Amino acid sequence: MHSYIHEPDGVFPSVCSLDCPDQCGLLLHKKDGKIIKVQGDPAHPVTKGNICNKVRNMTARLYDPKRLEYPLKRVGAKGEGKFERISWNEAIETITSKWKDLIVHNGPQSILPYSFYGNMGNLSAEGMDRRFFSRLGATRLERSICNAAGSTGYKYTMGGSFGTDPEDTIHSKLFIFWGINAVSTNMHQVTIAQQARKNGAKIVVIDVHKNQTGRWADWFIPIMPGTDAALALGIMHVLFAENMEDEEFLQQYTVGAEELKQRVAQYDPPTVSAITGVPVDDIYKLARMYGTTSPSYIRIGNGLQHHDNGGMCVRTISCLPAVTGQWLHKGGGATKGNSGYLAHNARALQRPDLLKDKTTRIINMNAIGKALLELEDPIRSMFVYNSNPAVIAPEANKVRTGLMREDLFTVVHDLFLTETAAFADIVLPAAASFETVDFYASYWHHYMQIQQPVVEAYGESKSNTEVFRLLADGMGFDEKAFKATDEQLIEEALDNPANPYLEGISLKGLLEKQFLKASVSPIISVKLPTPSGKIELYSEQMLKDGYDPLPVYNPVVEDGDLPYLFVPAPNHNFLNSTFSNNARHIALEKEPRLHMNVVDAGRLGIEDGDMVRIHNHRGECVLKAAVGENVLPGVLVSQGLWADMPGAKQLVNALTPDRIADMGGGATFFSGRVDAEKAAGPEYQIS
Ligand SMILES: Nc1nc2c(c(=O)[nH]1)N[C@H]1C(S)=C(S)[C@@H](COP(=O)(O)OP(=O)(O)OC[C@H]3O[C@@H](n4cnc5c(=O)[nH]c(N)nc54)[C@H](O)[C@@H]3O)O[C@H]1N2
Ligand SMILES: Nc1nc2c(c(=O)[nH]1)N[C@H]1C(S)=C(S)[C@@H](COP(=O)(O)OP(=O)(O)OC[C@H]3O[C@@H](n4cnc5c(=O)[nH]c(N)nc54)[C@H](O)[C@@H]3O)O[C@H]1N2
Ligand code: SF4
Ligand SMILES: [Mo]
Repeated sequence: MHSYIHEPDGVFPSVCSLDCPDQCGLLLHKKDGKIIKVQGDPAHPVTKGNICNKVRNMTARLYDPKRLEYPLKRVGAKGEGKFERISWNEAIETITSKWKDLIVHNGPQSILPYSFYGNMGNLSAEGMDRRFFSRLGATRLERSICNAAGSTGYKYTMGGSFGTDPEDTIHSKLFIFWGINAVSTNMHQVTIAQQARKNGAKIVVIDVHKNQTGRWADWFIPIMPGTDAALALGIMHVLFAENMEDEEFLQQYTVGAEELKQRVAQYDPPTVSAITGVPVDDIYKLARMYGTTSPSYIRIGNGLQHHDNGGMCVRTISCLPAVTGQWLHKGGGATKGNSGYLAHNARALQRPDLLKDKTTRIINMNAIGKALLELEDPIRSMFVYNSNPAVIAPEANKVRTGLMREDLFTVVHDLFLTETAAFADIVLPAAASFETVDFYASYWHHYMQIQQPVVEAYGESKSNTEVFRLLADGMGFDEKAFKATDEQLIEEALDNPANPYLEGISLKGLLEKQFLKASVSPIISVKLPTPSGKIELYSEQMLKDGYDPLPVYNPVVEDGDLPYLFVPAPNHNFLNSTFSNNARHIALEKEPRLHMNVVDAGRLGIEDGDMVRIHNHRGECVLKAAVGENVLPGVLVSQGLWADMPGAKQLVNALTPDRIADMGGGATFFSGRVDAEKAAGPEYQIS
């Protein structure tokens, strides 16, 4: 395959590898063999040359003096972060001999991979690694930390991750950004909405925090965390009560409209207002606006589904466009995720058959702390890549106690010595996405993109696929599956007759064109992949799976009786914990703030700028108060997954629950309760 490595100067096409829906097309400017500038590719049909702050500053990350160059082995105590350089041979030999020993004495299930989408490339995130761990017979990881609850809920209604083509939303007249901080997390949807606004579209934001997205809205609706399903049911109540539903659409394209109508009868605006904190008049106003504006588009975020009831919440909201027949209007409908359109052949790429007939246990990544500490048949080795669990996983203190276990052999493959890597026995340097081959599919827009290596891998770093080929070799796995080149892996993955939308997308085409669009027709014109083939307002399948077959509001689980719900959301200049180790990004964010309502602050004697200690039985954290009206009383919001800094207690996940959400094994980051008090001593000052 072509590579740009040997061209020292020029401008080369690329794609952003970060876990962000926008998946921007990029141009990399190269001089003397180094990337000197990262720019948006103006030719990309959706992202059109605009990229975020974070990636404009990517060269600082690529050539950060802290970037890992060599494999390392631990020489200090666990967690102390003292390492010594070793060769790749020694690293692979150490890992594989340890694993061979574990397999003999404890079985392959004593080994656990832990990974997420630090690199969204399909080969990097779910390629050779999956082949390797299946062949090994390792414990499997349920990768459910991000959107699992919501996508499962959405699937019950719509059959899969199929929503509105964002390019069509330029025609929309009403945008509801619901539980999404789109200005920071989906900037190109904001750009499209902004253009539509010039043609008269209105922008509504429903959130627990009036952040940058709320401030941009025409109408911001604050809501109590975890109560969005009730609001959606209240809107449907008004739509039916005032005959704003689209009878014809409901007849032809849905099942269960009559049952839904009966269900929502109990969710009258006063009832819903008492649950959600949204005034009765606003519920009427929103329902009437939604019921009389077409096309209307709902962008369903991730925030509202990081709750105990997140699956049912998204399931409920996703019924709204059907009630008013929005799926028939170009630009109408909703998007939770759109990954269904670009689904590749996962079986061919990941080869689950390499597991043969062995059954292996599955561990939910959201309960990794518990898994490391409490399993009767313990995890004795963990291989971490594309993820930083010491910071991003809930119940962080449990996670870190687990990582401290002397008998846990931990390997971390990353670009940096992350907080997790500090606990490792062996650290492996990872190549950056611009240094590797991969193919990328957005979970929002409909374009597949290709990455060809633009620069040589930094130092001795290696890509994920290379590392797993080396490990397979070290383990003596001689199947052809481990000899496949990256190009072969892409070809195998793109050969997916089961997905008609992928027709015409090939490696050759991607190499020629850089981005190719899924052949999308309006989702409603095809038979939906639900059991009935229609939009399921009533779902027999849900009943079978033990859920209410109709949309319903279930309150979040009682998380003790502490007074505040704590919502530690992402921030603008980091991507999860990525960039939290970069001086420029830290300077842009300044410091972690705790948003609180003036009423709560008054009661606690806290003023804007004071340090506040928040705590519960899981842990504590000290953040600087931002006092105002941006959150409702009883709600505390922070932004950003901050890196460990000496003397600072800013690990928000020390407080978050590892309970599992109602659907998909999802996370419940935002359903935890805390208490708060003014922090005294200077030991809490963050410099
Ligand atoms: N800049 C930046 N971009 C990112 C990321 C990042 O860290 N930084 N992370 C990437 C990843 S992995 C993901 S999954 C996405 C996430 O991006 P989003 O989909 O925007 O999800 P969150 O940022 O988790 O939460 C969105 C909003 O939900 C609100 N919220 C919390 N609970 C509730 C609730 O009960 N109801 C309502 N209505 N709102 C609620 C929060 O206040 C927040 O403003 O962004 C991606 N893009
Ligand atoms: N409190 C709270 N916690 C959260 C969330 C929240 O909103 N609030 N959001 C949750 C969500 S939605 C998500 S998706 C998770 C994200 O959690 P993670 O996926 O762990 O995200 P990052 O912190 O970005 O860590 C990704 C790591 O992958 C590394 N990496 C990048 N590219 C490569 C590569 O090619 N190879 C290898 N080996 N490594 C690579 C990066 O350097 C980085 O250290 O966090 C979750 N945690
Ligand atoms: S992080 Fe998102 S917005 Fe920024 S360049 Fe990457 S895909 Fe684009
Ligand atoms: Mo995520």
